[in-house]
Amino acid sequence: MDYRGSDTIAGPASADLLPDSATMAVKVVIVGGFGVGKTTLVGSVSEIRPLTTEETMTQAGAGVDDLAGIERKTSTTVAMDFGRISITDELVLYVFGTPGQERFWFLWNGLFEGALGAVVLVDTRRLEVSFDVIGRLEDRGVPFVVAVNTFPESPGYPTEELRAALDLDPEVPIVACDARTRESSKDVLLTLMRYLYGLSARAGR
Ligand SMILES: Nc1nc2c(ncn2[C@@H]2O[C@H](COP(=O)(O)OP(=O)(O)O)[C@@H](O)[C@H]2O)c(=O)[nH]1
Ligand SMILES: [Mg+2]
Repeated sequence: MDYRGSDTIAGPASADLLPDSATMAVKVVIVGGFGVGKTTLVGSVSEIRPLTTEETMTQAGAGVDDLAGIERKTSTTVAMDFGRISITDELVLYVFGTPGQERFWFLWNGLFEGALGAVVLVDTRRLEVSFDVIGRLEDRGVPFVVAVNTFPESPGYPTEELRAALDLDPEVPIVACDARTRESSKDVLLTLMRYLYGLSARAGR
């Protein structure tokens, strides 16, 4: 056999390579409670094979993670999801997903470093996880939008009711999404980008 050493090691697929035209990379974080669809969203939107670290739920989660309504879920993300999406030829988003439960907060310090903004993914069956997440983002001064992932059994609330329940500032965008759909997930990220753009335009005035 003609063994040619490292020449035979496959490089990244060409789709994984960043186009030469990309001049701006922005880091955003998807955060939310257990089972709200973070891994699904990063997976549906990413143009590279998403990196996901999952581990079968351990005793550490027993009694801590509220499983109401999501009994079928048997694994939970312990570290993070990672994906990439090109918004335009020049602008690339690096998308990180991370759990919102308190026992994962140690991950937040590194993950939020350099992040321009965040998406809080919400399941209306379990809004209480989002309270902590939103409070922490506000403490850190990280701008965020709220995306409501639509599960069939989740109660639907009018946007303003949700805004009141989550105690959100009037300008914080709230959008509905289906994290399984690329277009919908991309819309969420575009909403965040537009919001960040608006904030920076206002700050620059
Ligand atoms: N019906 C519906 N199911 C979803 C949606 N997003 C995620 N799921 C399902 O909900 C479960 C939890 O999603 P996952 O992405 O693992 O949640 P994570 O813990 O936030 O990463 C999975 O079984 C998904 O297939 C959605 O928009 N609609
Ligand atoms: Mg996950």
